Amino acid sequence: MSPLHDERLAAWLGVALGASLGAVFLTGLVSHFMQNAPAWAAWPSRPVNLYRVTQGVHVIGGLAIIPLLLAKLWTVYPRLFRWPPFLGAGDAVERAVVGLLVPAALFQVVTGLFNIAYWYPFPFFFTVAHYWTAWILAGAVLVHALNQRRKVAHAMMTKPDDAVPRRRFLLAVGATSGVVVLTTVGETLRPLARLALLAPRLPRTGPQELPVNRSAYAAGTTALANDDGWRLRVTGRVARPLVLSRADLRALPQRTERLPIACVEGWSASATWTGVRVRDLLDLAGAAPDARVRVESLERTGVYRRSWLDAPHARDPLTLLALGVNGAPLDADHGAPLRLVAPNRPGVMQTKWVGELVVT
Ligand SMILES: Nc1nc2c(c(=O)[nH]1)N[C@H]1C(S)=C(S)[C@@H](COP(=O)(O)O)O[C@H]1N2
Ligand SMILES: [Mo]
Repeated sequence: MSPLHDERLAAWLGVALGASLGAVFLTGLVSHFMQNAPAWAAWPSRPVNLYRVTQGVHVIGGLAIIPLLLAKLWTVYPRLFRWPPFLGAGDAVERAVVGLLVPAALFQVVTGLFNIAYWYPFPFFFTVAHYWTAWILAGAVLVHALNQRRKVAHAMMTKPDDAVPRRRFLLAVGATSGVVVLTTVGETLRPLARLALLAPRLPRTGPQELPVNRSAYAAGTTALANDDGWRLRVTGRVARPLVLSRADLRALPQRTERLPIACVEGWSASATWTGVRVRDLLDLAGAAPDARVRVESLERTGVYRRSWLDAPHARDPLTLLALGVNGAPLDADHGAPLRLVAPNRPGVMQTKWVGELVVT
């Protein structure tokens, strides 16, 4: 039998896995709550780059877990097929928990990978399945860790007779995770972009040096960029509904801010946006200071055709409806004639091709 099917190795890998799964679980929860904020808790709009960091940890951390997970499975797999399958009731529970944990962890890794590769071969909606499986996995990991805590402490304390093969194996696993991080983190850390061989998106590709997830062609909004009939409407619970043309928007105070697009898929890129503060428009329309705003795109279909601005984001002076980026008018693919860009916010909520703000 290989010296790698060993309790000490399983313990060390288990601790590393537990810690990294914890980090990925918490950052995943952050992303979930940013996108599905409960009525009683709006997410803050600062620090500007917070979501960029949490989602980078989530996606790149998730990728770095893969070598750990495979190594752990390799170390313990003879035990998975042990006979008899369990000894006594407590052991049966532990085996059931492991039976849940292993497929749940593999499911999270595989669906996450498919998602960042923009490949949706599964019959369910990615975010819903990934979110609920995360809770199952977190519960199973917690119970497993509690069940194993004595064994792990003992295994980590005892000195093995020959530690060399195990130490080499751990080093190789750690190095593999390190290589995964180094070859992907450039999708969000621009100085490392040249190393990002495994990253699905790079920060400087696409029109106006900014990546595109959904193009104007795919969204059916190409014609809007040159449509003189386009207007921005501000409607809902306002004292003065507004209908504004491009010229009307340009006549309002213009702001230029450097803000990132931080996609849920882990890539992010900063750009210099120019446009009108959402706050100024809300004041002009006479909206309440604590108003929530629904941002409606002119895209007809698509899951991300609308988003919500909670009060912190709606009132933040950095939250813009941008007409231009990096010194030029917006490209159709970046949401021309008008797109939302706000600090500390998932990319899916930076709505492009905006036609209406509905104040609620
Ligand atoms: N209307 C609309 N807006 C949208 C999307 C969309 O599909 N439809 N995609 C979002 C996603 S997932 C991201 S990451 C950002 C990307 O902005 P960019 O294409 O300008 O980089 O736009 C967001 N805005
Ligand atoms: Mo995105």
